[in-house]
Amino acid sequence: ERDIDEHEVKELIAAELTAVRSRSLTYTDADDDLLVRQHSALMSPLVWDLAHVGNYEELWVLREAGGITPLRPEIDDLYDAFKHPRRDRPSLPILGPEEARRYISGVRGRVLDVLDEIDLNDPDPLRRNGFVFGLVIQHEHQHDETMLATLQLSGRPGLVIEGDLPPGRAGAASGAEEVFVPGGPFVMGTDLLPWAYDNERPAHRVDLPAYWIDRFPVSNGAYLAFIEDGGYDDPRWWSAEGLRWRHKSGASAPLFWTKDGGAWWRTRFGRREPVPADEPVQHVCWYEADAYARWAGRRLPTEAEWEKACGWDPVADRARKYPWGDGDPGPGRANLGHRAARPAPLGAFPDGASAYGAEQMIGEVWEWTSSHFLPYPGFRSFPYPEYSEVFFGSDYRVLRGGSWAADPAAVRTTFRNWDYPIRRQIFSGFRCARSASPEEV
Ligand code: AVJ
Ligand code: FE
Repeated sequence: ERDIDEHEVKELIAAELTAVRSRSLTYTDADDDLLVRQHSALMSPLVWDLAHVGNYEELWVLREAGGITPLRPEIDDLYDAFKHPRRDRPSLPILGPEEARRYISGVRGRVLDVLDEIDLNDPDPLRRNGFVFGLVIQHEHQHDETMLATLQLSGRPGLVIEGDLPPGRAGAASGAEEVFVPGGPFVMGTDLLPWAYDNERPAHRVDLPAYWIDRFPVSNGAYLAFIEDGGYDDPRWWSAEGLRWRHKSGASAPLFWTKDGGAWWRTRFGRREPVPADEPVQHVCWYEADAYARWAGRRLPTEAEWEKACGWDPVADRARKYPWGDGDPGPGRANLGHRAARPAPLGAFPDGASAYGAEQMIGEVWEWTSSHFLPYPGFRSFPYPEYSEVFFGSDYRVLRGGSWAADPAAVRTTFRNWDYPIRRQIFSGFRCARSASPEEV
């Protein structure tokens, strides 16, 4: 392994730390009442997330990597996500908004001192290549996305940023375009990316039969056709569990959609607007994605199919960090980082296409796959079992790709997200796939 340029990497880490903190502070720049209130039993009060990211930083950077004496050991228990479920968090004696801001900024000051002194070529895996900084940066971005979902649930206006998304391409939203992925092996996961999580490791060969996968995520327009065709009421399209969810929830459209005067509307950060037909559908749960796919004569892709279509380069015979290659996303390749508060229209990023021609795999919406969240062969938990290992099993489904609200620091071909199949307050959508028939291979 080549030793890295310490100075350059430290500058990059410092810039990422500043960027993610400014994001967290923007999302929590609100009245105390909004920050301490619980907007949904599914979510923490925003002020919990805020202090939790600081406590996580204290735990990992200051105590574990830096060997620094605990600053506030008495609050560890309050911010341990495993000790208190989200619905109980408002009744805990957690720090108030002002105190939380003071606490996380105190931690951050010492984190920068540790960064100054740390040897990034140290063989200790927490320090090497600044892994522990990657850990806290990605952690905070993931909580920022969670906070954004909380803010969307709260109905608070003001977060709609009308960014300059490129226009879509005519016809892209029809749902008719698929790309072909020939059968054969590819390398799934990574041994190389220094900030990859334990669940993305190790790299391993997976041999897949040929399949087709949608060029684009499923659009609102295509999803509307499923609704208008009576898809929610037709048991043929639903799994047994999906049907149970459907009856219990009473859902008949994606979350935040309403029908009024014959037209469909969505509420986006407190603002009602017509559902745009040419954007990827979002706020659907796994059961809805699964039912739509059956209605469309398709199925959800497995996680391996999703990853091969996204990142495998069959000519170079290697995996790319992103669909287009290893270069940074940039504004012309993907809709990431909350640049606008919505998914871009389909066809907006032809330059972000994968080697097989699939588009908008990175950014837009987290895409449900048919796969349960399971360890790769040879998995080793690092640095702690509560990041990934305790979630392995059949309770969760994997989502891939990253949404418009995900930050580039926490998005790549190999990145794995997971959630319960009933969840739809997250920025989730999907695309469909189908196995190639013998004549097509
Ligand atoms: C990977 C998004 C499912 O939010 O529960 C945050 C990320 N882990 N704090 C989550 C995470 C610990 C995790 N997800
Ligand atoms: Fe966390």
